[in-house]
Amino acid sequence: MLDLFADEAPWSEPLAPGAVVLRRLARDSSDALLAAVAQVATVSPFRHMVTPGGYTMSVAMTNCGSLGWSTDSRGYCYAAIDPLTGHPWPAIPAVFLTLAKTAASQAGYPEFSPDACLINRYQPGAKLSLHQDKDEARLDAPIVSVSLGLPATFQFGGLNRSDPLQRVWLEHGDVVVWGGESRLFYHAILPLKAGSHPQVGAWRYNLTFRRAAQ
Ligand code: MD6
Ligand code: FE
Repeated sequence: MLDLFADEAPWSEPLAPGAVVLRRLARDSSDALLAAVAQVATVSPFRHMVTPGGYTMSVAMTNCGSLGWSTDSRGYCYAAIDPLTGHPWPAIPAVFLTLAKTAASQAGYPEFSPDACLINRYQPGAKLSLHQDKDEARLDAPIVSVSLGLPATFQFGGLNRSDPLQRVWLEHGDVVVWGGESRLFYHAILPLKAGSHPQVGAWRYNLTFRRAAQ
């Protein structure tokens, strides 16, 4: 299909205090980002983690960085060793770091130096329930979130689980950066709609960069 907007320049949309969507910022590097995702997955494969409540997540996850996020029947934690392989998580690829720092800087966080990147992989129907990201040691650092492949509806709330949710449609190449006042806001991804992305196929990938250690 002819993509009339393929060469659109990135633009930014404010989301909440401390949060912004940088539309299409990751498009130009998407081939390199996807190749790096595949490379990470050869070392630490995607897996469906089990939550402390005994629920097997529909989203498959892996990590890169000096720390990686996991959940199992005992709880949530960051650790240097991948529990599936018994080896350290692979390093954050250079193309990831460059994008994460550029995005953070454009959003007003020029000092961002991530040490952890959680990679989520969605198939049609997969979703992420309403949650906060609060397992990181440095809550003063923002999170940079990169969407690739099929689009998804992102829900963004407030500090309380019951706060109203705004819906944000995230497409291939969109980057969300949030920190400051909204760092602990609740958020979710609605079940992925079936489809096929010309470059990625029937998948959505999301990379979230964090500062997990001091
Ligand atoms: C996703 N994102 O977009 C899920 N968390 O697939 C997140 O859960 C998330 O986008 C913290 C900060 C940014 C995010
Ligand atoms: Fe999250």
